[in-house]
Amino acid sequence: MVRLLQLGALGLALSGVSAAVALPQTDDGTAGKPKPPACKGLTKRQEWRNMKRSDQKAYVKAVRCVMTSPAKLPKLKALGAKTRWDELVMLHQVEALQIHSTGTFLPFHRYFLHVQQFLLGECGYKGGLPWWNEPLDSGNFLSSPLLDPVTGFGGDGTGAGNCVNGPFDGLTVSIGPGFNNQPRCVNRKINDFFSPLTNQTYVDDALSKPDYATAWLAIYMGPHLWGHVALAMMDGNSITSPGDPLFFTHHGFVDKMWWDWQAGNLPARLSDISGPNAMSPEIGFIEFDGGIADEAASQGWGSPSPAMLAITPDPKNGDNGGTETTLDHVMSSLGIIPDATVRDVMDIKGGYLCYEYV
Ligand SMILES: *[C@@H]1O[C@H](CO)[C@@H](O)[C@H](O)[C@H]1NC(C)=O
Ligand SMILES: [Cu+2]
Repeated sequence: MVRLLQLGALGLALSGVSAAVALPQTDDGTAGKPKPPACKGLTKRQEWRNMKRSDQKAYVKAVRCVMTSPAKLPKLKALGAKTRWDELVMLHQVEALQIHSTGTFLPFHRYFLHVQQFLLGECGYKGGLPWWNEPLDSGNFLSSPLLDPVTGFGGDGTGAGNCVNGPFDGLTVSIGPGFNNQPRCVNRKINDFFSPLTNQTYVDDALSKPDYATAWLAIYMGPHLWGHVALAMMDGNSITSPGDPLFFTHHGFVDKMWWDWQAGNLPARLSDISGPNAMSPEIGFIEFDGGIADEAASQGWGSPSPAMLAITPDPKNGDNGGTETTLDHVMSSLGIIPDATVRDVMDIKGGYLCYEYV
């Protein structure tokens, strides 16, 4: 908690990021903007094992299609994106230092799943995204149906590169690890020593929090973090873990936790947002000690290149110059889909988004 309080006091943006780009505050989320259309025909996000086998297959087929479709955006291609999937991973990479350890963590990752849904749509997928009910498998990820090589996402990685078997075997991701871009297989290393920390006790603890300020932290530092640690997706690297499609089922679980928390008191929680809008370099990722420079070295991230910094959005865009995340905070997908505000994604049935967890 002490470190978090420091965040507010220092109010620092990542110096390199904010120095490189001073974007105008183009969009406050409401002014002059038509209200989003009413939501009709909610997309159902089902837990993976409750999906019909034909729907699971359609999902995997679409993910494989995105992973093998050529990149489209010149500025992302110039930075090393080879496929449409690489563009998605690069989005998470370029913005990594402003979407973690900040109040935008949950809204951004909700938006990020929406970006994934859009890309799957380009490949003809019309169904809802799957999510993973991790408490069902806590302590036993290794035997989860989601890790089945035939009916899941492939199992524990093997060999020197921890490459997975199953439907994503043989595919290449060119973004990461960290801020380096080296082509590698979809990889992960399951660790059932840590997976118990995604269990229902920790989910319930997060859902019991009285406000966003405490809820996002309990989710971020709780089941979200330990799920990542237990899966060690893409070299266990926080910056580019979305290279592994399993990332999106984990983050479906994370997003559902936020929604379940919101649903506990919608009138208040559809507009409850807070938290710093940028990491302080002196603090870095709150789950590690040492500040960004130390973490870059000890976690093997490297640093964003000048070219990456040049396309990195201002982490304070929309926050009226302040250091707190607001509803008008602008989230960018670097051109994959239009920017959105935090306000746009607060309600999963609000019109900009139109889905439910079943
Ligand atoms: C979750 O794991 C903790 C140990 O880390 C344990 O004390 C608790 O009983 C577990 N809860 C459930 C519901 O299994
Ligand atoms: Cu992330």
